[in-house]
Amino acid sequence: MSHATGLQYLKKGVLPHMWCSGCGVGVMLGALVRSFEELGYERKDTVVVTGIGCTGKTDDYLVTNALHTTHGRALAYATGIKAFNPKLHVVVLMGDGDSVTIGGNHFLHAARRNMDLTAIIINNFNFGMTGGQFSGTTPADAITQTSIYGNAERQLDISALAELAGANYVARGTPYHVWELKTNIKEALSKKGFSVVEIYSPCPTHFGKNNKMKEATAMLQWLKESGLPVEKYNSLEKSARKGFFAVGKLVDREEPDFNTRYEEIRRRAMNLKV
Ligand SMILES: Cc1ncc(C[n+]2csc(CCOP(=O)(O)OP(=O)(O)O)c2C)c(N)n1
Ligand code: SF4
Repeated sequence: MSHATGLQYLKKGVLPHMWCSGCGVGVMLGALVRSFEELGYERKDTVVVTGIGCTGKTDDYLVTNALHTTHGRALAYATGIKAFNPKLHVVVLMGDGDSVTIGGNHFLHAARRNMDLTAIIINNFNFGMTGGQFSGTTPADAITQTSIYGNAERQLDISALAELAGANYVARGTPYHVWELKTNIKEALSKKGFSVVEIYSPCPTHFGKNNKMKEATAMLQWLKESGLPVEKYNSLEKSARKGFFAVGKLVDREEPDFNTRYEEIRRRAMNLKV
């Protein structure tokens, strides 16, 4: 039995990649291109939109259509692309800084509109590329380059935010659970409406080093021990969930996406049959 490699979506001669050893971004890219292959995506129909940062460098490796945008604004560009040509598969790759810190406003409204986009978010709990400053998803009390005695702010839960704001599909994965991650990415790509795959991802160079997980293996060990399958996580009493997080599909609903709603309203305005 042969397995998808996804190589047809990668530029030739660009490997080895730029990410640090043990970083989760390359694992995400591998799962994404394998998902493209298994879903039979054509390069010409696929657009990958990136923000800025280590995660944002992913488009350098791809031969799909790609658009490298500005920090925090990737979803705004992707919205425009999808509104202009709804037939395209539009995938947005962002860090936690891009998606919910500087880009929080765009994230809320892309989810609320239920734009037919797939947002894949590398949540490494800090601004990786600029040296490990705290972001909106840094845990309270964690040490970063800008919170050397502990983070005074509370941590934003990206998946919970996506659910609350109206995303049709939400899943959480990690590079340790890579097989399940690919399954969730494929489900997200296949789903109509706004889909989010949040990936708890190691940044051993900054977040790990500052928080007693300097070795890449220590971060993977943490993901392995703390990430529970969603059914198991939900079966725990709320008080027993501390220190654990759910991995897998969290939300799957069927609200009409923005383009469908827009078309209904356009037809109504023109007195056409909806
Ligand atoms: C408007 C703007 N503000 C700040 C920056 C500087 N900057 C570049 S990358 C980055 C952090 C990226 O962090 P994140 O989105 O979490 O991605 P990661 O590098 O961790 O993958 C920042 C603050 C910028 N390029 N543009
Ligand atoms: S700095 Fe962190 S996020 Fe950036 S490549 Fe290195 S490990 Fe990955």
